Amino acid sequence: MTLNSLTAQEKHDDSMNISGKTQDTLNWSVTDIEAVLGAPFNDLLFRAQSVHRQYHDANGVQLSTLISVKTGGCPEDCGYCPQAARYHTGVDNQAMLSTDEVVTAAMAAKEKGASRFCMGAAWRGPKQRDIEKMTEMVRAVKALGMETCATLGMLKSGQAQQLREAGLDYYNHNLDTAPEFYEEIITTRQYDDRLDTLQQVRDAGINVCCGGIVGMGETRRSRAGLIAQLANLNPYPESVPINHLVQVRGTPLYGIDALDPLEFVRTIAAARITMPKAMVRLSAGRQEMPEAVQALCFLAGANSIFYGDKLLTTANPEADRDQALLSKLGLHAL
Ligand code: SAM
Ligand code: DTB
Ligand code: SF4
Repeated sequence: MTLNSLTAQEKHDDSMNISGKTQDTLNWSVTDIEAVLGAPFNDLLFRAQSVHRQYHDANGVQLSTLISVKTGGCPEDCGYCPQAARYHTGVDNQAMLSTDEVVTAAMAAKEKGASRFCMGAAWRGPKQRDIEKMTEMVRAVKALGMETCATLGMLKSGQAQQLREAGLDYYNHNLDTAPEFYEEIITTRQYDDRLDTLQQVRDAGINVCCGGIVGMGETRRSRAGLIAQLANLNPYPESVPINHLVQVRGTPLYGIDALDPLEFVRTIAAARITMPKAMVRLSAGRQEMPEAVQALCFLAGANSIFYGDKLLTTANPEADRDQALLSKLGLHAL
């Protein structure tokens, strides 16, 4: 069904979205979402913005600051990642930071206006002693009055619960791409491993932050496949980071053909339409992204960004530059 063919129907039923589903309907088909992604651009953005306004502050943007608490030397083979030990990317390995170092960085992020602090580690998954250090960090950051998030890889039974008890608000664990494209990008773990960890996070009562990466040479159908996987999680994630691949020299994906920026905007819009209540984060890739494209992403329903001059190992716009962009667009921090 195309966007245009639904216009009359939408007038009758405000709760219908562009594929004829009610906002909270599960089981989006990949074909439905491919149709959403391929709709006329103006129709797509209008619909995404309409959904956005129905559920969110139209001009609010949530700010999350990242820190890498353990950098490089990762045993996994994710084809996009500068921290995989097997690729020679020039990233310096860094052992785990101390809780004091993390708290100092969190205080600085809070001072600059971030509401959430996200701690990332280059692990396949944490060992028990890592969880003990992480719970200490989570407690300390939470005590500053910030929301806490961690992304530590696959979790074993009981680990999510320990993080929750320490005050972890969100766990980030991305599906990254569609199931059929996954093994082109990562071979050291399976899609189902990711789904298992997401279930453990959900069962522990932690909010789920789960999204993916576009611009890895995938087809539009694979982008639809990723969005379908996310939207069909029951319930769908509270937070959906849409990353644009940051091409890092030394990784297998370095040098791949760049994605058309408007295709990135379309992916944001599809995430907004299919997951109306989620916070959709315009994530990695903003350093290379023109402001006008970022503005289109906000129009398409993105309402969160990574804020601060570094992601995990790569550059992100300086806080001052982002403040200037928000101010130029009349957006305010949530
Ligand atoms: N090691 C843990 C894991 O993979 O789950 C947590 C950290 S990992 C770096 C977090 C996420 O960062 C990945 O799932 C991926 O989506 C994203 N990411 C990593 N490298 C990226 C890149 N070059 N461009 C865009 N996103 C990237
Ligand atoms: C997410 O979806 N993107 C962030 C965060 N979650 C952990 C990471 C982006 C990493 C970009 C490459 C780097 O800086 O190493
Ligand atoms: Fe390791 Fe995570 Fe990078 Fe994959 S994305 S190589 S698991 S740090």
